[in-house]
Amino acid sequence: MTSNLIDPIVAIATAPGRGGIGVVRVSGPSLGPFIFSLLGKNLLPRHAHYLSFPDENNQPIDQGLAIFFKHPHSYTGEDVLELQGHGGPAVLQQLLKRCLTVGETYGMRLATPGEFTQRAFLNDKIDLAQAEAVADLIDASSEAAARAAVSSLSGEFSRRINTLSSSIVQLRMLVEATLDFPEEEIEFLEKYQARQKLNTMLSDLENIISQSRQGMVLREGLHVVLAGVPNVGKSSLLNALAGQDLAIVTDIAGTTRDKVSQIIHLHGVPITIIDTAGLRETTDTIESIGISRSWAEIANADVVLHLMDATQPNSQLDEKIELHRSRQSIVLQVFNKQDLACYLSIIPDQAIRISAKTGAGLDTLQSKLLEIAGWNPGQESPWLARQRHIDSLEQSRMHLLLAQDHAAENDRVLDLFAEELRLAHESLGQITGKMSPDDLLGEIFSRFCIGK
Ligand SMILES: Nc1nc2c(ncn2[C@@H]2O[C@H](COP(=O)(O)OP(=O)(O)OP(=O)(O)O)[C@@H](O)[C@H]2O)c(=O)[nH]1
Ligand SMILES: [Mg+2]
Repeated sequence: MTSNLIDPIVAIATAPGRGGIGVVRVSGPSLGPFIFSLLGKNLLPRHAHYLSFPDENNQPIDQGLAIFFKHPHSYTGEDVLELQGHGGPAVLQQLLKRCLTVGETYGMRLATPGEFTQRAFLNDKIDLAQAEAVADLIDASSEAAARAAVSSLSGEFSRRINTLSSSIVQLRMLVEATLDFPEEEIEFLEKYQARQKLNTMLSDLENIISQSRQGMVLREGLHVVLAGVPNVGKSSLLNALAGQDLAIVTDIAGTTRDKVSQIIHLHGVPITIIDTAGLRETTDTIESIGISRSWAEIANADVVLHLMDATQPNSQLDEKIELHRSRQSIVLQVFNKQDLACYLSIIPDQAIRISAKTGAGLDTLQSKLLEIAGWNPGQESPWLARQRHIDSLEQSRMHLLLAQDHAAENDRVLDLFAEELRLAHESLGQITGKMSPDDLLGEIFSRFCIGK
C-alpha cells in the first residue's frame, strides 16, 4: 500500500497469451484529457465506441471497442477506460505502451497487483470481504467454489456480518447511554432485555461461523500425500481417484521417481492428491532424490495416506512418518489390494481397506477425506471464507461470551459489558475492512493478479 493511490494506472486486464479479445484497462480520478489525447475524441460514458487505437503516427495499433465509465459509476469508483482489442500479446503490449506514453503527462503508471480492486475498496464500491471474493472467484477451481465466491461478491457474507454488527451497535448505544446514569445500571439488563438480545446475537454468530467454516473448506481444500514403500499401489490409487492414467504403474518396485500431483474435486472441495516415490533404502542417486522429495511432501501434507499392501502389511514406516509429518497433519493407514488379501484379520479394524484396482473402498476413503476437511454434507456453503474471517468471527464470539459472563454477574459490571460489546463489534469490522490495519490491506491486495 505504499504506491500513490491517486496516479492514473493502466494494465492489461486479460490473461497473458493469445485470445479472441484482450482488454487494457485504465483508471484515474479524471481521464477526460487523457482519452482525448489517446483516441483523438471524447467518449460518451457507458457507450461502446468502435474505433481505431492509433499509435504516435496515427497508424492503427488495433481496432476495437473503447468504453468509458465516468466516476463514480465504474469498477474502481474513478474514471475507467476499457480498450477491448484483439487478444494477442504483441497488440496488447503496444496498446499498453501507448497508454503509458500518452499518459506520462498525467502521471500514468503501471498498476500494481490488485490495485484496481484496492481502489474499488478505498472508494467504497465494495468492502474487504467482497474484494477478497473477486480474487476467490478468479481462482475458483470448482463450480461450487465459484458460486460461493459470487455470493460473497454480491455481498451476502457482508450483509450477514453487517446485520449482526448493527444489532451489537444498538445494544452498545443503550449501554453507553445508561453508563451516564449509574443509578439505572442494575435495571438496565432487565429493562432492555439485554441478555436475550445477547443470546440471539450469539446464536446468529455461531450460525455464521459454521457456514463460514464450510465456505473455507471449499476454498482451501486439502493437501493429501500418498506415501508408503514401493509397489503398494500409490500410483494406482492416484489414477483411480483422478479417473485418469496420470502416473506410471508397473510391478517394478521404485517405478515412481518424482512426485505427480492432481487436484480432484469431491462435492466441489478441491483435494490435491500427491503421488510420491516409494520409501526405501536405495543407492540409486535419482531414486534417493525422489525419496527426499517424498519426505518433504509428507512434511507439508494435511493428510498422509500411509498405503500398505494388504497381502503383506507391515508397520516399518509408521515411526518414520510420525517423525516427519507436521503436527497438524493426520495420518491414515490405508490397506490396498484388498481384492487379493488373504489374511485380512491382521489388519486393524479402524484401518481403511481399498482396492485401487477394483475401486472397492474408494467411496469410504473419499468420505473420510471430506470429513477431515471439515465438510458437512448436509450444509450449504453460502459464501467463501478465509482463515482470517474465521479468526475474526471466533474473536467476536469470545467477546460476546465474555459480555454474557458480565451480564450474568448483574452487579455493576456494565462498563465491562460495554467494553466486550465494543471489542466484539471491532472484530467483525475487520472482516469487512471497516477496522483493518493498512498492512493487512496491503497483504490482501498484493496477492491479486495485475489488471484486477
Ligand atoms: N491386485 C491388485 N493389484 C494392485 C492394486 N493396486 C496396485 N496394484 C498393482 O501393484 C503394482 C504396483 O502398483 P503401483 O501403483 O505402481 O505401486 P506404487 O506404490 O506406486 O509403487 P512405486 O512407484 O514403485 O513406489 C502394480 O502391478 C499394480 O497393478 C490393487 O488394488 N489390487
Ligand atoms: Mg508409483
